Amino acid sequence: MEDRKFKIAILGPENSGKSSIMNALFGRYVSLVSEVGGTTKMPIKRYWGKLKIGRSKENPEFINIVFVDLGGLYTTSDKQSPIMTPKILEKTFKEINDSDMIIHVIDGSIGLLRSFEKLHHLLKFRYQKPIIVVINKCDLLNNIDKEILKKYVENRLKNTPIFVSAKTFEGIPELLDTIIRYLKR
Ligand SMILES: Nc1nc2c(ncn2[C@@H]2O[C@H](COP(=O)(O)OP(=O)(O)O)[C@@H](O)[C@H]2O)c(=O)[nH]1
Ligand SMILES: [Mg+2]
Repeated sequence: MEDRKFKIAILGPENSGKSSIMNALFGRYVSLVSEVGGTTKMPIKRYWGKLKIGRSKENPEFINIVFVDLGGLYTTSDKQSPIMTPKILEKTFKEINDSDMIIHVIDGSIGLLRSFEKLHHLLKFRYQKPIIVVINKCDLLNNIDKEILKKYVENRLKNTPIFVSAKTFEGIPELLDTIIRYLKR
């Protein structure tokens, strides 16, 4: 039997740190990081590795994990990004549609955008996608900021966020753990 493929799409506003998180998950450079935003235009797909999920020794079951860094669908100003041409937009939606799980990245220094809140609900309810919410740049947040943002996100998305920092790698192991736990459930 051929190994199953599991595709995880990383979604979020420009500059929220999608490419940085992708690099942190791989432990090396795979996606271009930029100060100015709008760097990742076409989705960037990378094979992460094979994970054994089956319990049986005789019949081990493996899953091939692929991550996709989606370009920013919207700018941080909460408007549709002008850098996305129809072709890129089409490809981006194809990748979203094709994905088995979404990582919704929130920029911790900005907060949850309305546009992404709507997109989150659309993906959750209409497309039935499992979604992991991560709040990135937690190295910039103090405990009070974190608590306020966590409550807000939980309230709006009914989802407990994981705090991560693609800069310090804080929370990256927890993110991987959450993915693996989901796959082994
Ligand atoms: N302080 C801090 N900066 C970050 C973090 N993750 C990304 N950045 C910075 O945010 C900017 C945008 O990152 P990038 O990964 O290109 O975002 P993308 O547009 O969502 O792919 C870059 O200047 C990164 O160095 C983080 O966890 N902490
Ligand atoms: Mg990027």
